[in-house]
This record gives sequence, C-alpha cells and structure tokens, in this order.
Amino acid sequence: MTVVLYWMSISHPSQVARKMLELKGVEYELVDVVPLNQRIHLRLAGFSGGTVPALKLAGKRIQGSRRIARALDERWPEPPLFPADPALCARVEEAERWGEEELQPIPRRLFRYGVARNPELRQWVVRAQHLPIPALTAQAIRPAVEWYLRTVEADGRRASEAGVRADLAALPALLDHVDRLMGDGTLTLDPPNAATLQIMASVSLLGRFVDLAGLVASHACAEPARELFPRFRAGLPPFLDPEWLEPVRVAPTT
Ligand SMILES: N[C@@H](CCC(=O)N[C@@H](CS)C(=O)NCC(=O)O)C(=O)O
Repeated sequence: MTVVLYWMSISHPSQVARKMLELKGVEYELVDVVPLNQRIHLRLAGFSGGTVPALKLAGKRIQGSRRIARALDERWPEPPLFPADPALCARVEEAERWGEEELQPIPRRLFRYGVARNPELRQWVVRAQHLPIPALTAQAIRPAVEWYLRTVEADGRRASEAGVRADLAALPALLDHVDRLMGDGTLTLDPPNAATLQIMASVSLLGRFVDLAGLVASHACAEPARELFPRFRAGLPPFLDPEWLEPVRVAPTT
C-alpha cells in the first residue's frame, strides 16, 4: 500500500504525523512542502485543505494531525495511539484536543510574528530552508508572511503584539499543565499515545526558541519532548522584545 506524507520539517503537527508512522513501523514516502506554498502544493496533490500534515493512505486523503492519528490506528492498531480503557481513553482524547487547540498554536504564532517582524529571523529561516538568494527571498516572502499574521487560531488569537504577549503570559501555566498530565499518567511514554505526541511536539519546538529555552528546560516535560522529537535541535535566534519576556523568565537556580 502506498502511504505518502506531505510535511514540513519546521511544522510540529507534521512531526507528530511522521512520528506516528515511525512508531507503527509503516513504510512511507515523504514529500517536502516548501513553506508558504502549502495551499498550492496540497491542492495540486488533490487535498481539499491547505495545511500540513497531509496523508495519502490507501487512496484516501487525510489532513490534520488528529484525523491522521485515528486513520493510522484504524489501519495499524499496534502500538495503539489510544488506550483500550474507556476512562483513560477519554482523558487522552481530551489532552490531545487541548494539545491541538491550546498549545499547538503558540509556537506557530510566535514564529509567524517573528518572521514577519524581524528581518534577521526571516533570513535565518530562508537559510535554514535552503531557499535560494537568501537576502532577496527574505524580502520577496514578506507579503505572504504578513498575510499569515491575520490567521485566527482555534484559541481565538492571531499573531499580533497582543496575541504574542497573551501567549507568553499563558505559557508557564500551559507547561505546568503538561507536567501534570505526565504526572497523572495521561501522557504515556512507552509507548507514547496520541496526546503525548501531539503535546510533546509543541513542547520540543517551544524549547527550540532561544527566548523560551530556559522556561521549557525548567519543566519535567522538556526531556521527553526532546527525546521524542530530536529533529528540532537547532535554536531559533532570539527575536522577542525582552520586556515581553518577563512572564517567561525563570529565576536562576543557586
Ligand atoms: N491543527 C492542524 C494544524 C495544521 C496547520 O496549521 N499546519 C500549518 C503548519 S504548522 C500549515 O500548514 N499552515 C499553512 C496555512 O495555514 O496556510 C493539525 O494539527 O494538523
């Protein structure tokens, strides 16, 4: 059976879908989608939506990390992404929903804000994606990047200064919640369930922002997130206003 994953390495939900395929031992083909070209590329590939991850599986086209989790579990039940126990399964499903709707938008929004507002970060991204003529390309993509600032995510926020500052204010409590979900056994590691993967991909990407690395590292979830998603290793250079970072500052340990 042909399984094709359309993805972008910088996209954390794409990393979730790839990790699920790997855990299930499925042979798959990977198609790199060039950032900012998702909508065109995926429509040309026959998908109805314009976001990665997008999966072709047995003639079906499936988009969205949560839908992909269910499609993979149905076709390859082992190892399961959802526990058999109904009460535990309900907790995992709720944590997965929370991970997608509340945590997943944050790194995406910070990234979009930074790429639109910070020319150095824009050039860094262009270089990291191996796009040609970095200085010129960084200028050329600006209108598309500006357009993405207006995207309203599931949590109702967009990549404005207000949205970014609200994210930074919310982040410490969100990471505390991830630690609690680990502590109460909702997020399992062996094997990782659908909620673990959904949430840890976001934690791993957040830890890659130099501006947030200290806050993420001060949480128990940092280590499993790094281990599950080692591909997010290089650091995104600092780009957030130091004043805005007050809520995410961690007291130095003595
Ligand atoms: N909640 C969706 C998010 C999908 C999504 O927004 N993907 C981003 C990359 S992280 C994308 O492709 N955006 C392109 C666009 O919105 O045009 C999921 O979990 O799959």
